[in-house]
Amino acid sequence: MRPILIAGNWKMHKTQAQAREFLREFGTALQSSSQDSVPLTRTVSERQVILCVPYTDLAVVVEQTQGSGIAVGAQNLHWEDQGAFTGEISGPMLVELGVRYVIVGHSERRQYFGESDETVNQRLAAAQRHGLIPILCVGESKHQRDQGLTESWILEQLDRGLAGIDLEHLVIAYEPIWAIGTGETCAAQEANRVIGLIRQHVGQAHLSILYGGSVKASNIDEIMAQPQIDGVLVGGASLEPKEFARIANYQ
Ligand code: G2H
Repeated sequence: MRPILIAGNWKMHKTQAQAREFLREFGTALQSSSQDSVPLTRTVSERQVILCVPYTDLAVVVEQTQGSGIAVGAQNLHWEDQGAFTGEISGPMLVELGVRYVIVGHSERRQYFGESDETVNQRLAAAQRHGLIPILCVGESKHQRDQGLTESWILEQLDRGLAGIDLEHLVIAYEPIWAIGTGETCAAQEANRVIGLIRQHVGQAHLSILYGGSVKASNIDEIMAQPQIDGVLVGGASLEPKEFARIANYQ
């Protein structure tokens, strides 16, 4: 049985004060949007809710979610443990804060910050070296999809990104770039097909593979009804507590 992961990716949103406000409302919303009004701890222990927040919010979110069952993730890490890398954050720094997950290779990092499959691979190794569970993001652009290159591109991202990586302690997220923040969702059946392909290629039957790209409360049921999809990575809709609670409590 593969674990179900409902991960929010706040991207560059929310100050500490806004994070506190979110958590207050999210706790209440989680309980009230759960059909049988189970307590917060039970609701989230049946499926793992993860909040991947900006570095500056990590300590606050870890502290405020203690005992709730919600796990905290970062959105990136450097591959070295320390050194002259201005502006970067390392694995030991995240571990010390109580972080458990870390997103690696999000398409926005690849697109705006020049991250390659090679640096993604180094970051994955660093995360695992320190006991963090990396969430590796892969996905094709609109152009690649139109050219019929979806499969070959994703398999190449996987081969390069996962070289030498422990497949036991890893989560993969399939995020078609053309469906990110655009409101255009990849059809659930198509996401299921690509995720099935990823699973087959990686060859790990029990690996959790998530879908990401314009996930909302209105489409979560259809997405989670797909047999290959083990959870979601949610951007915009994770910023609003009631909406994200509805996603976390999908039926
Ligand atoms: C994809 C996703 C979260 P959104 O980046 O990783 O963002 O849900 O806003 O499309």
